[in-house]
Amino acid sequence: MQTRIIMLADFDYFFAQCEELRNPTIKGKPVVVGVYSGRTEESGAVSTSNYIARKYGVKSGLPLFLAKKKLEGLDPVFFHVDHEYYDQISDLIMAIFRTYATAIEQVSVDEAYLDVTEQVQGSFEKAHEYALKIKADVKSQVGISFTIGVGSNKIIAKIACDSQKPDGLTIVKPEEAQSFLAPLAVDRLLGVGKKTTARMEEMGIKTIGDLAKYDCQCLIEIFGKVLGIYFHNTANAIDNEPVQEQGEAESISKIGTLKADSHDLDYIAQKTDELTDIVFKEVTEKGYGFKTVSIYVVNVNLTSKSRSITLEQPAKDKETIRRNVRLLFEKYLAESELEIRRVGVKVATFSKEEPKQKSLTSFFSS
Ligand code: TTP
Ligand code: CA
Repeated sequence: MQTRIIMLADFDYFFAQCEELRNPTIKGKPVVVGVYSGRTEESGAVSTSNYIARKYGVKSGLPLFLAKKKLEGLDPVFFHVDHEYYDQISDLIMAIFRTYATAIEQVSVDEAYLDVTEQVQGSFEKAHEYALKIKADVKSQVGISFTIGVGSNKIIAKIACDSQKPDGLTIVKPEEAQSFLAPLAVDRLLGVGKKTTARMEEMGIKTIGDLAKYDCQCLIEIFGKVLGIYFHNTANAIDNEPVQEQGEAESISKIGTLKADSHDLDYIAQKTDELTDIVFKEVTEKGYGFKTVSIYVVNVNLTSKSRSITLEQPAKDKETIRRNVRLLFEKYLAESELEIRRVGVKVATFSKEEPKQKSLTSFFSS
């Protein structure tokens, strides 16, 4: 297979940057975007903040009253989240990305992979110029800055992107990939949370390099087949996942609140099985197959996350949804210590006649 050139673009402090864009006078001040829970006027959590606010320890998930305290006297500006506006800005940028890549895969409102192998003729030198061009174009057309990571697969692009933010550009050539990953802490890999990190430390694994050298069979025995193989491959910079356009799908989702906040897979699965039944009924009524299965999580501190799996073949059966939802939760719970309050199940169905995939926000409202 020809060496691929994959970029991950991740918009800088996205919701807060959108607010700066439409309120230019606030630039230079600490900016906080919050999710207000509605219990009292002040209650809620920080969704995101600009880098000025972050210097004072104001980060995603922090209760808003603490954010106010930390920023006292610094003339901070607070906003309520406005998903509709952020989606619009995101759509504009994604449309520009499409003109620069053979395929793009939007992973969230502010992240997308671009396969630019053809456009740069497989050259990492050209990829550098190309990335700068895309950044400049988006900055002049939309006014938003973002960070790009470049590598020969999605995993390297992602870690490269995370290594230098904001407004960063990090390129990791294939021959540098192993040595780039090796010294990093294992928790930089998606799916390695606090518990897994602690478990790996007991096994003498601290860095991605340690994990890469660890016997794959032992990893399988300890973490199960799926996670064991995943850990082995990613640590060795192996990832053949394609950059997959998600544009022609329509999504069906259902979200619900747990009776009690929980971090227990079996307890959560009871609820997600109920949601799966409802989603599956709708899928069957429409008669489509589905290609992606996603979960949505609202933690007790009101932060939210979603995770997806793309299936190799479109599926039509309920068991595939259940199994993948469970797998996604298993990975998510290993990553996050927080108890969960609300959960969602989503499948993206296959239908060329249907309008393009609904935005992330539609996921929240079902
Ligand atoms: P991120 O890309 O994680 O963060 P960011 O864009 O704010 O900052 P960075 O410069 O580090 O990339 O998340 C994208 C958006 O998702 C973010 O602007 C707000 C929202 N978000 C939440 O609502 N809750 C969260 O816990 C996080 C991490 C993000
Ligand atoms: Ca971001």
